[in-house]
This record gives sequence, structure tokens and C-alpha cells, in this order.
Amino acid sequence: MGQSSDIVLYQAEWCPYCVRVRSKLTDLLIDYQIVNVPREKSQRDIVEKVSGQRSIPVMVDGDVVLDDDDDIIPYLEKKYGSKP
Ligand SMILES: N[C@@H](CCC(=O)N[C@@H](CS)C(=O)NCC(=O)O)C(=O)O
Repeated sequence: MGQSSDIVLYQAEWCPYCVRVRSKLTDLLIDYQIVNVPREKSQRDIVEKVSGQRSIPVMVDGDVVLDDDDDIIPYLEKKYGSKP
């Protein structure tokens, strides 16, 4: 069974940065929710609403909102990575 979490990932299947984030979430056995967003940036109002910009991936974990895979992956490793 995976680690439960409040994480919501705003993403698209074709987005390579989203692939990196999904892969890390899977490696860490984290259960999370996905919101699939449109290909057109102009239609990503939900992304703008939660993060103030329209690129994906965006990951929300409670009060934490991150909009770059280079921030998301270290955050996941730190918070959910295996402890020694
Ligand atoms: N700095 C972001 C860049 C993410 C990014 O470029 N995402 C693309 C999809 S793969 C996107 O949403 N592009 C929207 C646009 O700028 O048109 C990251 O590394 O996570």
C-alpha cells in the first residue's frame, strides 16, 4: 500500500516535466490525485487559479504550491523519501 497524501498534481500525460514528477511519486509509493489540464495554456484557468501561472506541472500539497519539477522532486524526496 502507498503512502497517503493530500497531493494534487495538475498535469498532462504528454508533458515531460510531468513524467518526471509522476515517476518520482510512483517511486516513493505516494498516493495522489491527478487533475489533467488542457494542452492549450489559454484554457488552463485552474492552473492559474492555484499557482498564479499556467505552466505544468503544478503540485499542491496542503499549503505548499510548487510549479517547477526541479522544485517538486527535491521537495518530494525530502518530505516523503525513506528515512535512514
Ligand atoms: N519550469 C517548468 C517548465 C514546465 C513546462 O515548460 N511545461 C510545459 C509543458 S511540458 C508547459 O506547460 N508549457 C506551457 C507553455 O509555456 O506554453 C518545469 O521545469 O517544471
